[in-house]
Amino acid sequence: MGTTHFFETLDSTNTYAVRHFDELSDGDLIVAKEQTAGRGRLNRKWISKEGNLFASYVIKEPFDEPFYATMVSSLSVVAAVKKLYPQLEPVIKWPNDVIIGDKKLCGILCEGVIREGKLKGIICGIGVNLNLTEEELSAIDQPAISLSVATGEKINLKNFTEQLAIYLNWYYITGNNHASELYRIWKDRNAITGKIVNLLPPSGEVFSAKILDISEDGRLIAEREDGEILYFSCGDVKLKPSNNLK
Ligand code: BT5
Repeated sequence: MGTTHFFETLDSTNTYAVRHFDELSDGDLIVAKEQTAGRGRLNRKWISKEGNLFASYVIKEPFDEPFYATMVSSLSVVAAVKKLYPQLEPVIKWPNDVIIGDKKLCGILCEGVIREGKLKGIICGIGVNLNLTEEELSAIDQPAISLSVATGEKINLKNFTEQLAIYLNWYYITGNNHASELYRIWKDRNAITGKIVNLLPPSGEVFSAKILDISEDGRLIAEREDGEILYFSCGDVKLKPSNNLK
């Protein structure tokens, strides 16, 4: 489908893709060997050292439901990891992480491109830890893992990027043609439904809740200990150590 554009260094592949959106084609993938200003949600930083994957996938036919872009991205990372390393069991942690065990392997940042008040496209930013060392991972302020630590092998960026691009195109097409099928597959790969977790809403205090379901528009449906049912379209989930995530 699209073309993969490789760069040595960018501030952020997302920033580049948003800036150059009009010149890019549907399905293009922007990849940088390193980022000098890698971003997470809410202005958080993404550790972007050379040897890891920093990519932005360009969607020019945005889904009716923007959360589908995050689904396409996380499913593609899971599929690429499983294709190359079948012994690993990556799963999706709402809203935008891929984890192995309870450790973050990948973060996703999808950003809309608006022109004249209309959503023209979505940039799917994907960061995957390919070769971060144990020492580098331990400097991150939440449990994190890389494919090299998980497998004991050095991970090749080009191989991983090739696989990722194949799955991104595949799931993008699936999402556009069979949206409910994409949602079904995504839910199946998702780690938190049915689990009791600590939920951190965008504003407010952390609390313990059981995850009942995730709706097709990406909203988390959670039951608080007092029985109240709450819906969240963003926030963070902290897994409890007692959860078996397999
Ligand atoms: C994310 O945000 O997880 C989205 C990360 C998206 C990064 C990609 S790289 C390509 C593209 N270009 C960009 O500039 N961004 C995208 P969030 O859920 O807010 O998580 C951020 C948090 O993850 C940080 O506050 C740290 O706790 C943690 N973190 C930072 N770097 C990490 C890393 N390399 N591995 C694991 N966790 C990390």
